[in-house]
Amino acid sequence: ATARRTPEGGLIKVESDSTKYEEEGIRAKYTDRGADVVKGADGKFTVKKTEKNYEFFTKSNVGKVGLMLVGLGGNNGTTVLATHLANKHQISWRTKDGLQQPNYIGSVVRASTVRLGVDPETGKDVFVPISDMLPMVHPNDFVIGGWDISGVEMVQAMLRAKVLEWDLQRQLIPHMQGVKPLPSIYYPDFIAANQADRADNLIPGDDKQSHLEHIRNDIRQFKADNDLDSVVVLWTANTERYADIIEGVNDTSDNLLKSIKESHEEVSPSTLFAVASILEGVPFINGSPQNTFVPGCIELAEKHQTFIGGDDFKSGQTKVKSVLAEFLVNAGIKPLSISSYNHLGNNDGKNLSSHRQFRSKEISKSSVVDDMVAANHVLYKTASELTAESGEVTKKGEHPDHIVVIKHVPAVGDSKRAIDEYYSELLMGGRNVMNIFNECEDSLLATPLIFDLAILAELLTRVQYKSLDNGDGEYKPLYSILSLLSYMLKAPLVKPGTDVVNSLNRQRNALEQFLKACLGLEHTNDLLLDTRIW
Ligand code: NAI
Ligand code: DG6
Repeated sequence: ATARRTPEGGLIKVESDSTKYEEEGIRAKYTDRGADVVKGADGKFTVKKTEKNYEFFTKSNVGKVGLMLVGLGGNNGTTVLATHLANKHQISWRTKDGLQQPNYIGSVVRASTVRLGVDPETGKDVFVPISDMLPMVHPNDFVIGGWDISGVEMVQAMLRAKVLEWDLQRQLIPHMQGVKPLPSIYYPDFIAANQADRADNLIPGDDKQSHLEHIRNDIRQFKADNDLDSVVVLWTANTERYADIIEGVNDTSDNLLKSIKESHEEVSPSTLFAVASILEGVPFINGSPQNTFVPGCIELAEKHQTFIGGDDFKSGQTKVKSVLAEFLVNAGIKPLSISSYNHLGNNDGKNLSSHRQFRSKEISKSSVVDDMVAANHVLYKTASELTAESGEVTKKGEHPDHIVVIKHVPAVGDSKRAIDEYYSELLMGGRNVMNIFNECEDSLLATPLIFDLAILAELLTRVQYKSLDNGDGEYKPLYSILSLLSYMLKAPLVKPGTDVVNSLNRQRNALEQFLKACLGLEHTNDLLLDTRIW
């Protein structure tokens, strides 16, 4: 069954002069309201209201969408395929608690709602699932494929992952039988040495240009074989070490393409996959923390006006941190230190037990509270305030201490344990310690994020906009870096020169607001004025 929705057949119909439903899609006018704030020499702020007017056009035909995973044979990859098949074929299974039905719990798109407005008769809020806001691909309708350096067939890979209940795995076997990941690229220096024994499904040779062409051909072939309208490529393979950014090597798109031709050692497998996707005009999402998107890769995506998003799925500990740290700081409480410990026993944990791969993860897990701290200079003094206070030049503002520890404990398998201590300053020098212990199957958190990332990335390729203020009248695609995917990502990649937003609430608001803007709707705010006046 297809859940494809045409604008006419969709759940929501906006009745307004600014929203038009056409044969090809939805055309909607939207006014982006903001404020310009200038701080004068006297320390006072002057605020000027701003308005920018846009028109969005969202193509309504979703078509047939392919999802190609790099790392298909891993814990996330096998769980994505298994979840898709279980839902598509409505496979239920027995657990000690009874009969379990398949679902997409944990997917913001499929399992969460937005407040659309108020029912005028009852005065009650009306909520709709995000998936009903605009025409989006249903995860049951994806055609799933991909690559892995491990040639183990998907049935064996699912058994190896030990994520899902046996009674489900047993029923999935006939649906997965014979499916094997495509051979992939393996440059041993980029992932942990302890992964070498998995690498038995490799594209031959060590010429990076021919590897690039091979991957491009795989994407084209997958599209043709499955009669697809579009494809999304997503990296859920091992965490790589950071690539060095070297002038003349990966700093510009031309240099990066030249370095691939010359098989330069600093071009990583993930960057090659990103470049292949960009050149094929398909979105590429990086679910791991390494710097796949070296400057040359970002420039290449901009040149080709194709879409990229990253980095690193934000599944559990970091998601909670981005909520809790914001709560504390917005409550006027001052976190002094955040100490995060993880242990897990799956192959991801094994790879991360190697220092350079751990370092990539440490970086992405560490940046998550920076913007909340920077937003509150009442609690955290800025560098210039510290300089003025001490008389010594201080380059960094105040910041809580923040440590991240990850250990590999094979016995616990995919069931990751995350322990966090928040140590904060209270009124009059008081102290508060909060501890969180979080335990769950890592891949069951990451899998719905993978669906969300692919669904939203595909949707965003169908949205175009034009400014109504400068009169050029030309529709354009969105900017190449899909920062609207930030909710699902630990270290969001954003347009160079713009601020990263880590606050989970702000990230979700941005997404919700954008989907509403495509329908010509204002964001429903929490002013609820009717409830506060006579
Ligand atoms: P995994 O180790 O089970 O799976 C990774 C797969 O990638 C393996 O099958 C491996 O053989 C394959 N692989 C390695 N290099 C490859 C290459 N060049 N081309 C194709 N395949 C390659 O790991 P898991 O648990 O599935 O996680 C995948 C990635 O997602 C990791 O980088 C992890 O850090 C990241 N991640 C996972 C989260 C989670 O909650 N599970 C959350 C955040 C990020
Ligand atoms: C240990 O931290 C393994 C990692 O791959 C994490 O499980 C993953 O990055 C998820 O992290 P978080 O902080 O979003 O739960």
